[in-house]
Amino acid sequence: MNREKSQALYAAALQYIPGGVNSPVRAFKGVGGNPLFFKGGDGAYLVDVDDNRYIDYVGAWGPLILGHRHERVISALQAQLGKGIGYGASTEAEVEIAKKICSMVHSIEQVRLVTSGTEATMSAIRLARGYTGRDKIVKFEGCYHGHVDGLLVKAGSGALTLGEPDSSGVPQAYSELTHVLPYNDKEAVEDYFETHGNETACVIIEPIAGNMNFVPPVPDYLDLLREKCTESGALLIFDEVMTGFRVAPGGVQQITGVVPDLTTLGKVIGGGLPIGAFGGKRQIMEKIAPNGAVYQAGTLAGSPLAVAAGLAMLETISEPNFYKDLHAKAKALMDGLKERARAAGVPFTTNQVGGMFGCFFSTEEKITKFEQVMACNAEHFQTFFHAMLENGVYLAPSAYEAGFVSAAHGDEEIAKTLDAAENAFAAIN
Ligand code: KE4
Repeated sequence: MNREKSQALYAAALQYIPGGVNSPVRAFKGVGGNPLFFKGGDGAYLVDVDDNRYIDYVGAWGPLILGHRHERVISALQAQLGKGIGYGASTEAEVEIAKKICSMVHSIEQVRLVTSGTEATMSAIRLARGYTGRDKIVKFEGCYHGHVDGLLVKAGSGALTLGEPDSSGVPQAYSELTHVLPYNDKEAVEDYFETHGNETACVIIEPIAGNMNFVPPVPDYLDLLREKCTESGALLIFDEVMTGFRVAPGGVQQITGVVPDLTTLGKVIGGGLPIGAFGGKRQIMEKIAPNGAVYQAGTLAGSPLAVAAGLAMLETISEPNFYKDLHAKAKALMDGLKERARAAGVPFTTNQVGGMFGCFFSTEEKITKFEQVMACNAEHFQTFFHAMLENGVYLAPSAYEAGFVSAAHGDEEIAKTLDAAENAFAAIN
């Protein structure tokens, strides 16, 4: 494929933008080569500046569960643009989307909108500390919760991709307050709470980890966290920025029945525009300014454009069978990939829930641990990534990111993807 314009733009970007990108994971550092520059998208497809078309499984890292430029999202944005872009004051739509979120995520009685997932998790941590009067927090190795100082400790996503899970620039004093446990290790949870439970403000977890590729919780793991947090008075925070409205209308908490004290959200609720949110029990949320003493604010919070797009998206995904169809498409893709990998003699396995999935170049039957993710064959992944790209399929440019099927992906896209995969698996051998 011709990529001249992308290359030229990348060279120019390097002059003015650190690393030539506005977010590290876009830089292709995890797969080699230079980042692509895109100029448009429609449905399941992305088009780059050299007019190459790709079936898109990144979906802007999760928000585009309906695919690119869904008509209902576009018309909601156009209607709002006819009225105004932003007011720095409250609007009726903010009440509507808050009600909608509370009706879909039953653990949320009140919700505050912010403008990114990072802001959502940063605010939720501060709220947990303010509510409990405690300082220690717990996160899990390989989980990523945005670039919050105290959470950039053994982080996943771009931090892991770049081999910098512990970012420089984070004061020792911050990271000392963050205790990192291995994901899916029940014994480690028991041991931690035995000694530190009563000093702990909160546990924050991706209830399905989507930033060390895709690792679901083992049975009863989330229940154990719930039990230990309840016993010790620590708050349980589910970071559902990625899984919220993605794996089920009510997120992982709807699937597992494990109810967190606070939930952080983002991506899907903005329909592709900048947004985040945190919410939970009223008695906790009341501690947030202006009623409570935990300060949190934002110029563009509740942006009418992001809320309009988000409302259109939430209405659309609430329609009957939406998730059943999404799951079926993603399952067909996973089954087809495993079949072709087996035929090519390439060690390969997958994880999948709803429209979210992970692919691993590994001999393991089931991937449940960070160590297993790290033991996957990086070379095979890189060969596969570039072969798929050459065959018109755009996967996340990192072995530590989850993939997403949207409502716009149809049988034709799945079939085309599997044909591309046949060539890509062959390229590995
Ligand atoms: P943002 O601040 O990037 O909007 O959200 C941070 C965040 C919080 N929690 C979870 C579970 C997340 O997955 C994220 C962000 N996800 C990454 C992709 N894995 C964003 C992509 C990027 O960093 O460019």
